[in-house]
Amino acid sequence: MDIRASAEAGLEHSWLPFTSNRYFREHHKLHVAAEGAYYTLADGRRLFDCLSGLWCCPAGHAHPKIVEAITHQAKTLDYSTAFQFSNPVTLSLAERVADMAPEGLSRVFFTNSGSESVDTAMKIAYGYQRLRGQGARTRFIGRERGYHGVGFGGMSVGGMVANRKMFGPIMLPGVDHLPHTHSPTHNAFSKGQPAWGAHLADELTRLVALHDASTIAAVIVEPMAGSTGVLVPPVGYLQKLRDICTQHGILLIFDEVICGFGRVGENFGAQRYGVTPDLITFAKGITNGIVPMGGVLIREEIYQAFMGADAPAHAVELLHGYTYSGHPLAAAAGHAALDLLNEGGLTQRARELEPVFEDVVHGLKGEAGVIDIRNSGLAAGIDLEPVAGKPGVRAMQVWEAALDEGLQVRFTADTIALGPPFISTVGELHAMGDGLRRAIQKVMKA
Ligand code: PXG
Ligand code: PLP
Repeated sequence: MDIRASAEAGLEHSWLPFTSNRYFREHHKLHVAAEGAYYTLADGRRLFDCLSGLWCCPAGHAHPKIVEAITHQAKTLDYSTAFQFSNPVTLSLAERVADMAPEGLSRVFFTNSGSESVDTAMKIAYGYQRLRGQGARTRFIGRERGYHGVGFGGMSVGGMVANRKMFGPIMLPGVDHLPHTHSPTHNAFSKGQPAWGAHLADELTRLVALHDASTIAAVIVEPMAGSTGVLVPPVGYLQKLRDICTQHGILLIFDEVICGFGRVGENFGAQRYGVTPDLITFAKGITNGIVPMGGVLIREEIYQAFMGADAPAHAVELLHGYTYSGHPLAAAAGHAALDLLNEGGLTQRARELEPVFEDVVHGLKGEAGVIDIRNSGLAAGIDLEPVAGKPGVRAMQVWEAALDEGLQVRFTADTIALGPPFISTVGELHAMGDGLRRAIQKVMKA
């Protein structure tokens, strides 16, 4: 059977995630290969990978060093039971990740995805509050337009309305949300961190007054919100959240599934924006996307609270974990990916490419239909004027037109998201901007 015929048959049995399945049936997009910054489609077209996979392949695809690492690992120790056993590859990766983290976040709990990381962090946060005699702190505070994955915890603190509306009645009780920080009137077309908006963190003081601090376990935010179109934190905003949390005994969780591992030009958003949370969730870039892996970075005191609990030394301190937590293949990929990001200088390169990328994306300002552009590190969101009465259609049209320009971009609502691989050349970034401009012009003329 040829590729298309076998895909056709498989489609009859597939339910694709976060996909318009009915549209897909009529408009197949089949990746058959990927190398460096490019995908190959079944019809032979090559596409520049403008979002590094789904924000997860900063070193590009099929990097020989990572391929070699997982090949070797598969032959040496393919799977290691994660419960009551561990292995050197996974343990040493924990040490490396902790070394890259802000001071004080010294413990790593491995998972397999961002969603699992978020639910894990929420369970740890609540467990910690309970262990320190604050078991009434059952509430979590998320933020509008936040994305924290699709587990029940992450969905409940998430703030993307479309993801929530079918499941409203079965979400975690007691959750509240901060307002998001995007304002077309005050911070449209900001380059990097907007100057306006720090005061929005004061809403947390209002929620604390409303619910009482003694009922709140943790606040969870993405330092830079990625999935809803790259909302960059206003100057001073995250520090205010930090201060209010500290003042009221509330844990601060940064969900760095997108920000982590160089996307914002530092190891973590915490370092880029200069604010240290109590827990950090990560995934994606840790393995360059080649094998699924996620994890939570945890402050030492939180870990010690579990170890110091009143239970015998043979007791399991946290009844939580996944069959594939810290999978050796993922850990081997993680070491190779961190070699590239750190010693290989790719995170540094992301930082160096940032001004070029910023010029490229903000160069689209003034095009008909472009109503806002935001950026930080190698991430950008470009808002398009919606088609009246048909939200999401404009961005979908641009996405299709960009494919014709040899560009694989991502769209969410009417925002185009860009997050190119750190291996991109200056020429490729310019070509991406030019191609996207033509795609937008074509759609707006039609
Ligand atoms: N938290 C954050 C901040 C994320 O960005 C998750 C949690 C969930 O991770 P998993 O591995 O369970 O998918 C994410 C994932 C997009 C896009 O279009 C973003 C994500 C996933 C898919 C698409 O921006 N982020
Ligand atoms: N469901 C069943 C029946 C299981 O046995 C397990 C794990 O053993 C799970 C779910 C959880 O799977 P995972 O550990 O991969 O998250």
